[in-house]
Amino acid sequence: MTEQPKVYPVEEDFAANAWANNETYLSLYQRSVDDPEGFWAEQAESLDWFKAPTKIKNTSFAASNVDIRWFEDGELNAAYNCLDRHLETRGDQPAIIWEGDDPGQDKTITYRELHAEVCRLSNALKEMGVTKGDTVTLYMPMIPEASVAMLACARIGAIHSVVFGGFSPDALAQRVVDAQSRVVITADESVRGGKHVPLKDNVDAAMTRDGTDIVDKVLVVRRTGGDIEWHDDRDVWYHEWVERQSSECPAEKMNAEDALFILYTSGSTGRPKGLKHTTGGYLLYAALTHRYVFDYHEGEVYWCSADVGWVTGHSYIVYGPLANGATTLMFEGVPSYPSHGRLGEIIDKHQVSILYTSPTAIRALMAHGEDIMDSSQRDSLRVLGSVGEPINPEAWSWFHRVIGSSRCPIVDTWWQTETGGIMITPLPGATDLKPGSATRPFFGVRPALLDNEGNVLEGATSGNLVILDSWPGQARTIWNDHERFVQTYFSPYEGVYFTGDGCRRDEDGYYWITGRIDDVLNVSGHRMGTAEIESSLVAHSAVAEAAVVGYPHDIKGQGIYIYVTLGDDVEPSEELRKELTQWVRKDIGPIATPDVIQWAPGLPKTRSGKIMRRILRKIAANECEGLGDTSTLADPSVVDELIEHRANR
Ligand code: 6R9
Repeated sequence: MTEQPKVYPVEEDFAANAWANNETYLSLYQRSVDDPEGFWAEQAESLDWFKAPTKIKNTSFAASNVDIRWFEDGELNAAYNCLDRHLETRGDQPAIIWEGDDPGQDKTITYRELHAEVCRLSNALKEMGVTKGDTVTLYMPMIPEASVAMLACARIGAIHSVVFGGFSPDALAQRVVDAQSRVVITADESVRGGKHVPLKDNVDAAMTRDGTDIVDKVLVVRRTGGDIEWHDDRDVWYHEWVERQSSECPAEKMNAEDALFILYTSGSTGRPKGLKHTTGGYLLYAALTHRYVFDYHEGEVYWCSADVGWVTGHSYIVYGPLANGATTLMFEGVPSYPSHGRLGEIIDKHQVSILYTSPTAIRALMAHGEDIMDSSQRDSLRVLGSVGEPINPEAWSWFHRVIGSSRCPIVDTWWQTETGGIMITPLPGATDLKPGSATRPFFGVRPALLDNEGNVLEGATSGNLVILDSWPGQARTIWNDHERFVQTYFSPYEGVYFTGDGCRRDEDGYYWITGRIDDVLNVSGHRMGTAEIESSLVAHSAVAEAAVVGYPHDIKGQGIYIYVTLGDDVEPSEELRKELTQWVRKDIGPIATPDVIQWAPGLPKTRSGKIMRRILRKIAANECEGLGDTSTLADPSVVDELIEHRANR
């Protein structure tokens, strides 16, 4: 028998004051799946609508007709819901607390100030000719202007596309072109861990790539005052354009199904996909999950340590917390700078009640020992959250014991860029916790496990995780490519949404996400397609062929392991290894930096020429026993060669 995991029961005191205890959870959940229309119609009343919706749910997952609409005749504005409606009751309450990379720098922005600043930028964007339905690309540091820019777009009905500031000029250019943005908002430089990153230079480089001549304005926030090149015809200073604008700007009436934003994410094949999220369903789902999952109460300081460039930053730094009138902390830097105690020090300094972070951040801290938390008390903490990848029980326990002083429940939240908000998660006043399990579905979410033939599996078992019916927060399509949306998510199994994740369900009905079952890597919580890295490598003249797999990595969760077959007359060398490492870094961005490169005279392929990644993954993980059936390989001897020279010892 396998050992039963330790269970952390809900504390009674906590349950008594929480938005939901177990009974509330069970009854609301039941209601949400028995009567989705009734449940969501009621929940929708928590938003302010210019025109309240009368049609609630109109969704089809049939591959022949994937069509997802929520609240389709409703009208509202996301920025109005995040700002204007709070002015009367909490205009002077902090909306954003910004903590700079340098511990000496911080800033508090009230709801009233944020509203005024968003209106000014909205007016500036209008002056540039941005109108409803246009896209604006944001390539920003973790500074309040990033949230301001998102909300300003939302206010005037423009669609933002935030590109993570760690991406390369090529990656940025690709996304600008796909979204056809005429305006890019950036900063001179970003600052992380004391180092400056040349954002504006990267934008300049991106603007030399094919197709980016559609960009006619680059709006630049002065963050550091560092040296940058200036193109008079295109570049404008944020402060110059924004300062002179009026601090009033009407919020555009948007249909609930009008696009709010596009966000690019990696899939198993091809170019990054721009997931399209719409206004009503997304905002409601982000707000509701934020309130229940973190048990957010009025006046608390809430901190999500993600970057606004990822979906976690969209839903849980900006839209969810601000729609709920919360105080959201935004941190520019990294938890290990200037010392490893920084995370705890920020918690004390701003009296943070709720901390939402990632397993990779916890493991990185863990590696430095518990003493790093001696410089802080952290007694303001009440709830801890984890997202991005499976959290291993050791990291869970460390998070609970060392950061949370064994007092705070941990919500391990499973979700995706595609889902818009949290899908499988404990509620801290309702759910007994098991380290490593994301536990139970959120309201309205109907998970199921399927075998490879698409049969629904019952009871305690493992399978492919799918969601049986629509929820308001889900992405509606892939920008410019609905066919790909259907192919990726609704064709693998008919009539359901396919997540790409494997999952186990235990005897208590708890879900345990086991990780991606497609060719998507999850490195430090960042999603990356193996195909993207491979195509970058083969673009190098020395490389004939490359195969990329993930392997277990103590801190990053997964590391990037690359097998490279060189061109005929190219000799392997340490210099070439370094060159290829830099090549990928430069091409995609630092998050894609290879951990291991192994020279591979040949790759294991089937007779039809398919690379057998299963075998490459095993060799990379140093699990060379039991490679399974290799008899279908065109040349089984290449496997012995690869094992003999494996690089991860
Ligand atoms: C929000 C976000 C999505 C993929 C997802 C899964 C993994 C996220 C997880 C988790 C286990 C969790 N993932 N949260 N795996 N437990 N709590 O991360 O979105 O960047 O699109 O990644 O991340 O594999 O499919 P995104």
